[in-house]
Amino acid sequence: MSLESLTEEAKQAVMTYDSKKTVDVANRVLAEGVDVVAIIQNGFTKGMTEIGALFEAKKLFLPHIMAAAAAMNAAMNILTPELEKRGRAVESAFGTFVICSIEGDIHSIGKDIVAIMLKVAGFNVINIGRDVPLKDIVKACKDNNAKYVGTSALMTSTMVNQKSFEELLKKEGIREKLITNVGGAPVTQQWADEIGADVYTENASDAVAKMTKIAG
Ligand code: HCB
Repeated sequence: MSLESLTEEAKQAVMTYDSKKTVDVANRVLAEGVDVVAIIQNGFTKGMTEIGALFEAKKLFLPHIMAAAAAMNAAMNILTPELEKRGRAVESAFGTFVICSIEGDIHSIGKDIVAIMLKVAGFNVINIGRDVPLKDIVKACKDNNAKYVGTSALMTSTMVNQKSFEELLKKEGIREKLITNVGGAPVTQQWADEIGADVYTENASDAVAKMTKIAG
């Protein structure tokens, strides 16, 4: 089966909330050795993005989003171990990258994709979860002697915590030791500039491209 048709199947499976189908597609992706990253970005993620747009247009409701997210996660549970294997094959060349969804924000799908892709690219990624209090992010950076820290915000109400985080890093005297990366659907380059974050990344590939360039 071609990459193109598997990508379309992946997208449709998320959009029809069909966990059995997402699992089936994920298993076939591994069995057929097609590009896992392309399927995640152009298939499963595209499906999730379209569900989000339909929700915004009030054509779908929260249970639909939850069902689509569950279908996507079912596929990611199959694909993540394979990606992690690749991550292990690449010696952690670039130092430690702490990543999380910021305080107040429970959205985690996108952040988890970025985490796994950065790991595959050669960072020692420490994914500390979602809705992580700012002081705990600071602690994780200090405890792990991190060089990079990425925060994900999917809501306008939680984006502001990325600004507070920048301020807290300064207060704690560790801002200069870290490269800060911000992401999430409402986050933009303009927002990154406004709050003084070092790097804005639009998606997982962008994160890998920009962060490896900085690290290398
Ligand atoms: Co949620 N939700 N949701 N949601 N949700 C959004 C984000 C809205 C935009 C939908 C809407 O109203 N139009 C909206 C936020 C509105 C706003 O503030 N502007 C919203 C809301 C309001 C809420 C609740 C408050 C709903 C409620 O309870 N009434 C609640 C949140 C509670 C809370 O956080 N305290 C809620 C809950 C949920 C779930 C649980 C049902 C589910 C999340 C499941 C999970 O993550 N485990 C969910 C989902 C799935 C969405 C949408 C539909 C999709 C998000 C998603 O997973 N996208 C989203 C609509 C949308 O975003 N358009 C909707 C796919 C991933 C792959 O993309 O953008 O997350 P991504 O990540 C990209 C990119 O941003 C970047 O790379 C990733 C990979 O390409 N990136 C980073 C992300 N993080 C990065 C970090 C880095 O360091 C670097 C790059």
